[in-house]
Amino acid sequence: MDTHKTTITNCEKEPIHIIGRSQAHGVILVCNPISLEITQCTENAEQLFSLSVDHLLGQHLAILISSEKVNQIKEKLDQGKNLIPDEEVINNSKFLIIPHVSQGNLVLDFEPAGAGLNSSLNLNLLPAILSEIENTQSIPEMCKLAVSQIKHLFEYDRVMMYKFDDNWNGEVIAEVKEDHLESWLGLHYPARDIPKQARDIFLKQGVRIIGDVNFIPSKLIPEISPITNQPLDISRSELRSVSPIHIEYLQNMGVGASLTAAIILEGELWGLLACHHYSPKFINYHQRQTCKFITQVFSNSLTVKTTKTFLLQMEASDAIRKKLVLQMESISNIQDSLLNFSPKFTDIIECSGGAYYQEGKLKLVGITPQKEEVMDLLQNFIFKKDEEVFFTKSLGAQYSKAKSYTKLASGLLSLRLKDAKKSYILWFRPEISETVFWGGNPEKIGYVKEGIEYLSPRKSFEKWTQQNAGISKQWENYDLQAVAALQESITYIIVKKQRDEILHLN
Ligand code: BLA
Repeated sequence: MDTHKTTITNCEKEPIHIIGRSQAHGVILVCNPISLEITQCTENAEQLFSLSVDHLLGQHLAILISSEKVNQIKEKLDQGKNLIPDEEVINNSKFLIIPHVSQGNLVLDFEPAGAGLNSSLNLNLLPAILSEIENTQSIPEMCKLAVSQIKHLFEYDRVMMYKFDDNWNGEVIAEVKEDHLESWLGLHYPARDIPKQARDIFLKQGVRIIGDVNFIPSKLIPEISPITNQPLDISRSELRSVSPIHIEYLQNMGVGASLTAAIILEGELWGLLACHHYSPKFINYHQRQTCKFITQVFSNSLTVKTTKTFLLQMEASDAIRKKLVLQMESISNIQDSLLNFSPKFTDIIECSGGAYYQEGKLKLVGITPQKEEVMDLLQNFIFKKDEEVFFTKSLGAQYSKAKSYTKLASGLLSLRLKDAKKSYILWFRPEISETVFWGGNPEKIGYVKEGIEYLSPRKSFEKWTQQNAGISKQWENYDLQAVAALQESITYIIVKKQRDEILHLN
C-alpha cells in the first residue's frame, strides 16, 4: 500500500473523506444520476466482477444490474426518495448494492453477499436487547451491558466503550474480551489518535468496519469526478479505504479487523463503541445496521440517563438550598447562617472547601488554601476578573501564584453576590491525584528519521503513567445552576431583610 506520511502539524488535515480508494472486499462504482452512465469505478472490479474498469467506464449501469433494478434506482432518484440496498448477481457472485448520493454523484457500494455472509441476526432477540439497555439504572451499568451484548452478537475478540473527555482525549470505560488478551479497561488515549476529521465522519456515518487491516486499497479510476471536477467525497461510503496512519496504528496493536460505532449525545460525539478482532472479520450490512440501531438506542437512553442524573443532582442541591434559606431567614446575620450551621453553603455542590468574603473579612470552611493565599487570590485575581460567576478546573494555569496550592484547590468556582458589600462566595476542588494510564506515551508522538520529522502511531502500547497535575474534577452544569439559584435566594433574603429593617424603623 502507499506510504503516506503525515507530519505532526498536518495530522488533523489528512483528507480522509476524499481518500479515492475502497477497501479490498468491495467495489465503489459511481454514476451520473441522470444518465446513469458509469463515471468512476475502483480497480478491484477486475477481481470481484471479472470486468475491467476500462470496460465499465462510460457504459450504462444496466451493464451490471438488471434493468428492473436500474429503473427502481432511477425512480427513487427522480422522486428524491431514500435509496435502498438491493442484491444482484454479477458473473456468478452475489453482491449487496448500497447506494447513496454524494455531491451530485450516484455512489454504489458493491459488497459481497454470498452464502454465509448474510446471516442476519434473529430479529426476535432485538426487543429484549433494547429493553435491557433501557432498563439499566446508570450510565456505567449501561456501558457494561452494551459491550457484552455486542460481544455476544458479533463475536469480536475485544469490545470496548471508549468515552471522550472535553478535550477529546478518551478512556476505555467498559470492556469485554477474550480471556487471553490483556485488559485495556481504564486506559487513556490522547485526542490525536482519533483526529477531528475522523470524529466528524462518525457523526454522519455511524458505523464503520475495517474487514481486513492488511487489505490492499483499490484506486478509484479516474481519481477526479467527471461530474464535479473534484475528488469525490466518499465519507458516506461503506467501503471507504482507511488512512495509512490508522492502519499502521492497528497493525502495531496486532489488530486484524475492527468495527467502530458512534455514540452521540445531543448532536456531539460522546464516545465510540470500538471492537477489535485479531484476524480478518467481515460483518455484513444488515448486521452493521443492527449494530447502528443498538447504538442509537444506547444514545437515546444516554440522553435520558444524563438528564436523570442532572435532575437528581438539582433536586439534592435544591433541598439543601431550601434549608439554607430557612437558616438565613431565622438568623439575623446571613454570613453566619451560611457558615456556622448545618447545612453550610459548601454542602450545596460537591467541593472540598469554600470561602465567604464580605467587606474585607474572609471566612473559610473545610479544606482550603491558607487565609492569606485566598485573600491574595481574591485581590489579585478574582476582583480583577470582576465576573459574576467564574469557574476553572485548572486554577494554577490561570493564576501562577495558585500553583503552590493546586493540590488543595485546582478547581475554583467563584460567585459575586448582588449586594452592596462586594461579597464573594468561593468553592474549591482538589487536584484529581489519581494516576492516569495512557495507552502509550502521549508526548512521544513524532519521531525523526534522516532529519525529517515523521508521524507514527506509538510503536509501543505499554502503559504510560502520567499525573493529572493541577486539574480538578470539572464543574458541571448542575453545579453552576445550583450556585446561580443560591445567589438568587441570597439576593431575595437581603432585599427582604432590608425592607423589614425599614418597616421596623418606621
Ligand atoms: C481513526 N483512531 C481512528 C479510529 C479509532 C482510533 C477508533 C476510527 C476507526 C475507524 O474509522 O474505523 C483510535 N482505536 C483508537 C483508540 C483505541 C482504539 C484510541 O481502539 C483505543 C482502544 N492515529 C494516531 C495518530 C494519528 C492518527 C498519532 O494514532 C495522527 C495523524 C490518525 N486515526 C487517525 C486517522 C483516522 C483515525 C487519520 C481516520 C482513519 C480513517 O477513517 O481513514
